Amino acid sequence: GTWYWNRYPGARCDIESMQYSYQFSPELQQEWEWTERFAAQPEILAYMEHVAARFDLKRDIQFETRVESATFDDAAHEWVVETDAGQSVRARFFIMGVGCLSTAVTPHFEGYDDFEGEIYHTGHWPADGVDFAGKRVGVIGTGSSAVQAVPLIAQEAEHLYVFQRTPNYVVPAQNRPLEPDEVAAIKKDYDGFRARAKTRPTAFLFPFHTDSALDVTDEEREKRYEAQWKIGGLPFLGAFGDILTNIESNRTMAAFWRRKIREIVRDPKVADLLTPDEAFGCKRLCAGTGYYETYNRDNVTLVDVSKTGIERFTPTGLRAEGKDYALDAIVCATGFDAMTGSVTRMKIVGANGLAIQDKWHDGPHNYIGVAIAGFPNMFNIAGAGSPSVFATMVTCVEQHVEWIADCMGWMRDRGKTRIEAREDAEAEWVAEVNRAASGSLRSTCNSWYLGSNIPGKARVFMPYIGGFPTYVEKCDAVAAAGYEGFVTEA
Ligand code: N01
Repeated sequence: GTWYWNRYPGARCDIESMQYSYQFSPELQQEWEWTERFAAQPEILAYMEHVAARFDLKRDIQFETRVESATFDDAAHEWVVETDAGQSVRARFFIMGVGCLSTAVTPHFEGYDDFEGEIYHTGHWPADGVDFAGKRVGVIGTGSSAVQAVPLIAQEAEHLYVFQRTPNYVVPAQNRPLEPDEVAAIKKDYDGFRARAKTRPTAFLFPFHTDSALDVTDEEREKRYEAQWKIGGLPFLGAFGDILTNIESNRTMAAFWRRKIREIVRDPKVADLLTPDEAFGCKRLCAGTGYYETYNRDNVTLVDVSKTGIERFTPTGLRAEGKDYALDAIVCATGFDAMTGSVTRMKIVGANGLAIQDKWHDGPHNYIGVAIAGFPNMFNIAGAGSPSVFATMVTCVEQHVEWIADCMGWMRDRGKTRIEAREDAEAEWVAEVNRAASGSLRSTCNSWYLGSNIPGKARVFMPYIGGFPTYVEKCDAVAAAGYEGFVTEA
């Protein structure tokens, strides 16, 4: 879904291609040839199409279908799933693979319908693309999507206005074509490479250091940061072992950033506006190519909307911070109702008539991410309560799929037809998710990890930040103990 909908200019993965790919089939990983260090959206979509064709998956997929509701029939131990096409399907198990960042949100803008130009959302980009040539374009937002789109829209548009409420740290992606030698070296022992990756908290490999940023001299620290800048990408967080746990160490990184932005961006006022206040890496890091440089262009204006914000859309553009901007097109790069939005937009009713919206009213309660007390025979893939967005998503998805498939096999072999997480096991897991979050600087600012971008959403740190290996150990122990923490019935 991600790579089908997010077709905005510059859409690209920021996990290396050789790692952002399936590992369940040795043949698949040997035969597919990635062209770049970080694959662009069309290449990843082509890969997904290849996987679907190679394993003949499309015969089991019904496209153009929206699930409206799912209700558990406790007498039959079955789910009844209803779609927008009027279908009603009965199934023993109901598995959600609806994604963490798949419900695109456009905030309520006064006068939205009055605007006479074009409006786009990065997460719902037209498949045929958009021609911005000769147009005055406004981009709202400066998260990962905007950071990738802005440099390319700037090259095309007559004038680009970027409306920024909060600046983000943008690490240089340092993307490049993959060299045949490096690909061959990985493919020679792909299994070993994958196994090493799974020992890392993020489930992908990158150069990292374990020492503290405070235990080295200023010169050594600067040298390390410069080296990381050249490597590029999210591994910036591996420059020292305590960037995400010690605020003093983190400040050294933020100071380096301030200097870098000032070096790149010619106008010091713009450079200041682009410099974040919060801890480095608190919000999801953005990886970009030529992002800061774009603000040196004559046809690009950064508009600070941090005070009174975007007041309204008008027929000819928008009004922000007391000033009118004439625009032909507006791009909302305003993000997603993350981690829970795609689940709670369905009418899911579990045992005893419990609705998911009520169950998750004050946060996404779950047991080891995959299951929810009160919702028997239902599994959630790589969502809240699991490493998901903190580890490479493809590996997380495979781990969940294998765990769930094993669980269903275990039940079938024993004639079991109902499995439900226990309330106490769920409460313990929620406590562990919170404990892990409290040790990280990532929980110290407003971000979609906490649901802060959605008005009225419970402020709860949703993903599990305890690391992929710790998490897998827990899942495996639960299974090995005969699905400890679950109640099963025949
Ligand atoms: O969304 P975001 P995204 N007025 O929520 C602003 C993944 N991803 O689509 O910060 C003005 O990060 C909002 O401002 P503020 C990745 O995990 C990965 O960019 O709330 N502005 C923010 O700047 C990422 O984190 C890749 O003050 C408003 C922006 O909109 C996640 O998806 C690429 C506003 C939303 O940023 C989401 O990224 C793309 C308003 N009323 C995405 N409302 C890669 O792999 C919101 N904003 C590289």
